[in-house]
Amino acid sequence: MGVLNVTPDSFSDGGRWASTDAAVRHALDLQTEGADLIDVGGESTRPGAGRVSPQVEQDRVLPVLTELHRLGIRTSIDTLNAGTAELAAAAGVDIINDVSGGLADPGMADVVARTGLPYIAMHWRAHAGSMDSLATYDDVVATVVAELADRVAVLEAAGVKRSQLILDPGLGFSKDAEQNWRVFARLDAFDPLGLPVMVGVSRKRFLAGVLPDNAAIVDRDLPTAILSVLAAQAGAWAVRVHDVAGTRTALNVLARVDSARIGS
Ligand code: PMM
Repeated sequence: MGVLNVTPDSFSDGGRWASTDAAVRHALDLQTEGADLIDVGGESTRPGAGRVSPQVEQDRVLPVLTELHRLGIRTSIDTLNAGTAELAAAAGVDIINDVSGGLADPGMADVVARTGLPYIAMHWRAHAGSMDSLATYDDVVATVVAELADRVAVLEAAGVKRSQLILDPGLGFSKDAEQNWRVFARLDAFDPLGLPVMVGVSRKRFLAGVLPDNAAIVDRDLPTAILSVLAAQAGAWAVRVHDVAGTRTALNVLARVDSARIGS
């Protein structure tokens, strides 16, 4: 999954794809580099980010989604807003990606149920302005699994089919660096939920810990590609990345080694 943030203020690529034309061109580049899916977002979830109105978000993403659909490119809409998800569905989006797992907007479950689209439910505790202060857990792995299991139950009770659901541990959201590494190291803990799992580590703050102090944000692309391989080995359904070219190459290496093992 290639990231396309159509925002002036996103965490690592903010402002670069703010016009519809530039955004569509970047999506085509990501597809050429090997993305199977383009995740289109119009509201930054960067730590400390403020909210934008659904209208502003929709003005940013809907023209891009419409054009990508016309070009036959598979998309997801990265939104917390049920209204945006519903309009995105009408514009031809393939997947709804909600970093709050339905907690931010009480209308989201109903939209997901009515559209029947696949729905990525991420582990989330609060909006960007306050999420860092909620990174308290006795056992972060067990708690994240349990809180996602709660979301699954609530969503199913609201009419969402189990077959629509994809889970995401929400790395970087209400988790400190150590907690992010712990959850990543135990992706197998989500297996008992019996649902596909996607993972988003791309360029996130906790990756700074494996890099020199003066490293730039793009230097996080190498650890991102390595973690993408480890996530794939752990059975992840998808990885969400900014640097599609690097991660695609890393995944191709893994696929090549896997096929050589099967062939031997
Ligand atoms: N991370 C960000 C935004 N959307 N969606 C899912 N499903 N999982 C994530 O980890 C995730 C997401 C924040 O990253 P960005 O600001 O660099 O796009």
